[in-house]
Amino acid sequence: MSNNHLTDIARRAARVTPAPRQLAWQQLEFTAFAHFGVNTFTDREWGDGTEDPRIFAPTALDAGQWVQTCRDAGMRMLILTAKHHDGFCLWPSRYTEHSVKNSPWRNGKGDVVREVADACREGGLRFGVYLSPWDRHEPTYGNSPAYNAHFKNQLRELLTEYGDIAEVWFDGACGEGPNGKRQVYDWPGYYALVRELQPDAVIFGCGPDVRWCGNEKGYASETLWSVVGLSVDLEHQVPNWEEYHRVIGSDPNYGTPVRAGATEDETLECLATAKHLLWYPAECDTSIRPGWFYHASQDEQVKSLEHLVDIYYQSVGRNAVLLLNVPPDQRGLMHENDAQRLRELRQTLDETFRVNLAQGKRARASNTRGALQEFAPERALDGDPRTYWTTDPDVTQASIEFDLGQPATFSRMLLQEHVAVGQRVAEYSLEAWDGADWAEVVRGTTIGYKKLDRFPATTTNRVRLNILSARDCPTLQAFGLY
Ligand code: FUL
Repeated sequence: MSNNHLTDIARRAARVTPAPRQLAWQQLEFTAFAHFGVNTFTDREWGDGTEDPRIFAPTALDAGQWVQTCRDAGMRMLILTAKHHDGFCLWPSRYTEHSVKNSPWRNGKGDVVREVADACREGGLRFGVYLSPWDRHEPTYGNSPAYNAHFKNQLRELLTEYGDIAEVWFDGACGEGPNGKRQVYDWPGYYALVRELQPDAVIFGCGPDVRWCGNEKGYASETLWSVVGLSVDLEHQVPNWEEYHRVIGSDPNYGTPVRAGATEDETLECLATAKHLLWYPAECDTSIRPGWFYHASQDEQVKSLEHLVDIYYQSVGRNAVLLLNVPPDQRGLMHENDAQRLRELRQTLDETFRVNLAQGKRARASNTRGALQEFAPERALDGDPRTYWTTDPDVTQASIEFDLGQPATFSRMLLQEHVAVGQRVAEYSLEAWDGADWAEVVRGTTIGYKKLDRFPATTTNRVRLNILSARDCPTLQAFGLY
């Protein structure tokens, strides 16, 4: 393909912007998942739907403790498994007997969804729901129209009776019902209901707002564009889980099948064949333990601090949102070992990012939009997410020199584009002045909402950030050295 074509598609992709709900979601950065239900009591990962509701008997459930644990970790949202594949509902749904209302917990008068939603609201966390379409208990499952109506009734309960919902998490798993037929999910109908009742909620997974990062290890790919190309028509977007995997989820670059490690030109060539360009940011879900549900046998297998720090850098630090699962135990509490590890993680991140050595320093850019103060490079140092540096239109390569005054030692860099106007930077490098010359410290590909780089400790009084290539004029909302 000619260069003009690539420039054209690059420009188009760079101008796709997030919906307000997607931007608000991205700004949460670090979020929590709580897998809780009958599996917590049967010590399984997947229930088959035959579980007796009476086994659901947490002895000391305290949603406030969950929220405190998440807050201490710096997480900003909690997503609860309101119903997992076993079909057991953590709220007293009117549409099934398979729920907390037939459990001994709170004498059958309890509602875990309500307690967690309320605790989140009180504690300043956003609240989200996981509702598994695959339901191994519900007799109508497999009778597609009947089950779709049932599922929408349950979804409506959750979206109307528990206040603001920030994210609706749809797992795409799908099986056969008792009639031997495979359920056909009414995805467009589910999405329409979410839009109608909770227009600010993002829909994850088999949904239009947030895509899966492609693994359950918590790692996003190094090059991560929030704009993808869809090779199917939007009306038919994600018609079923297989299609979703084929189109979106089977490759770490997503969208039109771009192979992992593809060059920017190869990626653009793929985008050029797409039917639609779409802002479709990535979420990394993983568990703090080997399983999604709590198992006492895994109490000593909580991920190490080093592992969690790594996950953080490779998810939040790679333009994705991290959704870390912390499964409540049979008491109905997040376990001490998990809580302790999360505090360690927060402490490490706080220590690392406490002082931005570039904050308030002088900066000089090779190009600034209209030479205006409004777009000066210092805007990347003012700590204000509404302001940013940018270049004149058509300038896609530029550099900013930061004068640190005194020699300073750092080993981490933070970069943020102003993604409200689109994602643009395709490659960048950081150089340090060694007294005689510039020496490269680190080089990276995409930035997006947030990029964190780690490198050996470097001491200098001057650094230079080079935007080596961009899909359109680059923006920089934040720059930090730590
Ligand atoms: C998967 C489910 O099958 C797992 O049990 C878990 O809920 C995970 C987050 O999604 O598809």
